[in-house]
Parts: sequence; structure tokens; C-alpha cells
Amino acid sequence: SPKLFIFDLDGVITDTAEYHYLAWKKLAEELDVSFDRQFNEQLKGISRMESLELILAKNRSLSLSDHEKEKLANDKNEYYKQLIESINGENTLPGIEKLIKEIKENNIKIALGSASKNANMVLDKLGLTEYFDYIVDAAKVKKGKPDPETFTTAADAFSIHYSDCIGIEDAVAGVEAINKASMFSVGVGSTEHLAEADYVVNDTSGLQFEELVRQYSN
Ligand code: B16
Ligand code: MG
Repeated sequence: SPKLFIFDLDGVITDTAEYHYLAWKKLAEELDVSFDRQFNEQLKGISRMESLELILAKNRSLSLSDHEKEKLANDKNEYYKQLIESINGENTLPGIEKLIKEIKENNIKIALGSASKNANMVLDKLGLTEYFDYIVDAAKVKKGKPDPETFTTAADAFSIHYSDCIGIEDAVAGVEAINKASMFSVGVGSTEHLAEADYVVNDTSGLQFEELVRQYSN
């Protein structure tokens, strides 16, 4: 059976994806750059600065200094923090707390592998921090998703073999990162979108502990 579960945060544990979307949309409007949900899909799992670069690339006439980019990324983060101000345990996605408890009861370790620098704050607001044996510090990861570093960092913290890990992700870049780490990848979303995942569920309520272990063992 697996020795470590590594959870993505945004889109798996809670739907902060919506707040990231709204915060980027506000910034894009200020910059007069077109922005919609379809484009936003590309930003899932990607770091703040990389997301900004993708948005700025839509308007080639905008050439900004590093300092200006830092300011814009910071503005987006302030909008985001305002939006997540009032989240609480009710914002944990369906089935997640049950799954986490079952993993614990089976003495399997749990780590968080999020690209978000706000991850600690979000987990705290959801009341889930106590369940996590390790939280990857996004600020220390050199190569973000789709590079496997986020996931291998979590396994390395326990010296657990990558093949003994299950990673759960909602983003294409995240699934790619798990696969590159040679871990078992679970995708949350459409099979079409997450075709590369070893196992896909439509939404988080489909994440059943026994089934995940069975799929992993096959
Ligand atoms: P922050 P995840 C990712 O979280 C989000 O999916 C992505 O949209 C966001 O840009 C990234 O975190 C960085 O977040 O601006 O809070 O540092 O899906 O890896 O949990
Ligand atoms: Mg995600």
C-alpha cells in the first residue's frame, strides 16, 4: 500500500481556484488585457509570477520592468487575500476531510504539494493544518509544476520512494509533475482534460480511500 499521499491545495482541498481567477480578472481589467475562464485554466498550478507573464504576453505592447511586474503580482495577491479572508471549514471540498482522516487512520503520511505561497494560511483557515505531516514551501521550490520538484520534495522529506506515493491534482501541469516524479497520479476533473493521469475522478467526492489504494496497487 502507499506510504505517502501528496495533496494539491487549490482545486483539490478547496476551491480557491475561483478566487485566483477573480483576482487575476481584476488585474487584467486594470491592464486592459482580455481574460476569461478558458485562459485561466492555463494558470492553474502555475506560480504567481509565471501566471502574470502569461497574462502580459497577451498584450505585446505592454513591456514592463521587473519592478513593475513585482508590483502587479503583489496587487493580485492583495486582491486574492481579500477574497480568501472569510473562508472557513465549510470551504473544504466534499469528501476531503473524510479522506484525510481515513489516510491518517491507516497510518499513511500526508503532505501538501501546493504552488501557493498562501498555502499555510489557507490550510489554517480550513482547520486542516493538524492533519499534515509536511507542507512543501512553495517559496523554496526552484522549479514549479510541471517540474516534479514540488512532489519529490515532499517524498524526500520522509525518504519515501517515489513509487510509494500518490499525488492528487486538478491541474494538467500538476498531473504532469506527479507523473514525472514516477508517482501514482490521481486527477480531479474531466478525463478528457486530465487524460495523462493514472486515475481520474470527476470531483473530490469521488476520492474514496479504498478505491484509491486499489487503483494504486493495480
Ligand atoms: P500564490 P496549487 C496554485 O495552487 C494555484 O493553482 C495557482 O493558480 C496559483 O497561481 C499558485 O498556486 C500560486 O499561488 O499566488 O498564492 O502563491 O493548485 O498548486 O495548490
Ligand atoms: Mg490545483
